[in-house]
Amino acid sequence: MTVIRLYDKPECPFCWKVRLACSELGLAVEIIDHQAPARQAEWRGVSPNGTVPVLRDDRVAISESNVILEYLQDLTGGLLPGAPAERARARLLNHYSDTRIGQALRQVIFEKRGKDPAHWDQGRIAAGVAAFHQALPFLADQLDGGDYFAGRYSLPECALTARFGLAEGYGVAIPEAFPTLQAWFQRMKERPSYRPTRPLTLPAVRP
Ligand SMILES: N[C@@H](CCC(=O)N[C@@H](CS)C(=O)NCC(=O)O)C(=O)O
Repeated sequence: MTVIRLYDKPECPFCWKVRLACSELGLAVEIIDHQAPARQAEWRGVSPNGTVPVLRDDRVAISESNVILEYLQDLTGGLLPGAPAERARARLLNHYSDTRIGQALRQVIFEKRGKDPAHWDQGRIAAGVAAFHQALPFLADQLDGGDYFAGRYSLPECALTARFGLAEGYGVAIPEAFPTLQAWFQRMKERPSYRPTRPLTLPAVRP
């Protein structure tokens, strides 16, 4: 396997889900801080939209996290289930994580990140938490008490582990009304992929 480089930002949820996927697939990855002055020009050269993550190997440079995940799936076969209906469910939940869950949590994280708590807009935070809670029944239905969202570890595990991990880091817990989601997240945190990929800058993780 060729060397894989990932232009990355630790707290970016799209980056974290790619880091999780690489770890779960056993791929060695060189993580590059896209803001490091010595690497910025090279990152800009492979990121047409000016975003992270960007994965680069000796064949291709890919911006857009979901295209990266599809590429890793094509290389390894390890990120999607086999049956078409389960593959569709995995992709749908990955999209739900990027959109509905992401939009809810963004309100909380952007309000809290780097700000003195005295200056937090509590209304914005409450709206984000409420939107997060409203997005959970669909996930609980989809999990349906199973070990994984689509029959085996796949895209939604990468995507939602990163989102729930960020939520936890910024003080947003999964409510007790969703015990199967709580148990699922606990299992994800106990996997070997979690600790090495989590952002050390998260408020709840900082030493
Ligand atoms: N649709 C893109 C979204 C990526 C994205 O929004 N990345 C943010 C960080 S979370 C970014 O690169 N922002 C510019 C920056 O941080 O310099 C993907 O899935 O890769």
